[in-house]
Amino acid sequence: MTSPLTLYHIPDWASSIIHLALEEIGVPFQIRLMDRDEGDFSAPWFRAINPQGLIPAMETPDGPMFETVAILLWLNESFGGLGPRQGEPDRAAFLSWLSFVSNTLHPTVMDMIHPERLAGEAAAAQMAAAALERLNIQCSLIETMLTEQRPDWLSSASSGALGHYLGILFRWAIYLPKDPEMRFSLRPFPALRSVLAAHETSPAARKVAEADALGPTPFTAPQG
Ligand SMILES: N[C@@H](CCC(=O)N[C@@H](CS)C(=O)NCC(=O)O)C(=O)O
Repeated sequence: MTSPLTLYHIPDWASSIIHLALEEIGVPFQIRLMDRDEGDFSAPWFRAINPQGLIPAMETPDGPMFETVAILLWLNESFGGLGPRQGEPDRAAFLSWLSFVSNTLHPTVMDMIHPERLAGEAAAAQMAAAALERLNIQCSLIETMLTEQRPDWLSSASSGALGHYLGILFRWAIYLPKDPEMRFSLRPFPALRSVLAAHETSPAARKVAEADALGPTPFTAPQG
């Protein structure tokens, strides 16, 4: 039977974050693979789903959705399993840190891996270096939060929405920069690293790693 949930997807793009969340929740869904070369991203049928022409996008019984954080929150409200919901303890912190990852850390990683898009080719190296510095500062905030607050919603037992989101962002920041000096490292962030090391061995992560060809250690030691 067809599921009402269809994820528009390319493996190892941001839609892998939603792929991880869907597997973690265990809800039925189908994937529609996008083909950039065929013009899927600018096609009118896809712009009707996401006017920006970006993935992830997802068909839901409530209508089409776009933006990673919106889809994660909708999935959590609808099915649970990704973090505290309305009325549950520690929801304020969960929402704050999830928004921080979406609004601040995600754009930083994009500046790091595609610096030429904003800065142009001439200033790309400078832009990437500044983004890496910002990423390290942002990760130190998460590391401090993890060690001081030990949240259930981002732990070795349950990585939740933030674990899926951070796992894919760090994966890109570790393996995509061509210059080894410009690669992100989890070494200075042992609490964060141990959450992601546990996450990448979970059944949901193993299933997505297999389907999306993310390799044996997709978050802590990704290979391109
Ligand atoms: N803020 C958006 C960003 C999504 C985004 O940047 N998606 C990229 C893939 S990682 C994309 O679809 N790019 C289309 C393209 O490069 O043509 C979100 O979180 O959903």
